[in-house]
Amino acid sequence: MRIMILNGPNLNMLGIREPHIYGSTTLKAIKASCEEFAAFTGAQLAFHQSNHEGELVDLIQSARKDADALIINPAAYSFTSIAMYDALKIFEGPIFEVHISNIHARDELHRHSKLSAAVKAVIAGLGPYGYIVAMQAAARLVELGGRFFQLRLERALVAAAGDRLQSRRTVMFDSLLVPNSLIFPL
Ligand code: CA2
Repeated sequence: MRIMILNGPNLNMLGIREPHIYGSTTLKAIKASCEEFAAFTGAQLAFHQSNHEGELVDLIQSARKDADALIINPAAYSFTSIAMYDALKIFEGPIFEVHISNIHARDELHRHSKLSAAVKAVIAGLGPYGYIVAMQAAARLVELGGRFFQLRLERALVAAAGDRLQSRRTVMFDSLLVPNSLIFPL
């Protein structure tokens, strides 16, 4: 499965400015976590950030042939970009809109995403973990129908436990491991 993750304007400043709103995790660290999760699940990952609307539109268009699922944090373009909305409507696979902060609890300017009407699901307020949640949902939706993906995750966890690593990675993936019987169809 091929996942494309797109990040909009100013997200390259994550962890550097305004940590009280967006936390102290850098985009580089988020990318590393997403790559690690992709490797565990056998997904191919393309991870991009751009400050330019046209470039993001080009990337969304390229996802038509290059990706099976799209995860996008459009940042400020969430609230303004009809061009990105139109491009998202053309993509045929599932799209997940991720926001690090809970945009619904923000000021009027940051509350109403124009892009949400073009996506399968919106994940907001989980911090950088929202990207991992979106990747998990993308994997289940696109390829694996739940069961196979679950097995892969279990194997990954066993490997991590075998290493006796109490790493952030283990903790993060632990919370994704639920019995198959508790997984609802998406
Ligand atoms: O919570 C999110 O992920 C947002 O998409 C982030 C956007 C904001 O406009 C949305 O309402 C919610 C802003 C990204 C700007 O990132 C910065 C990071 C550090 C310093 C300044 C801006």
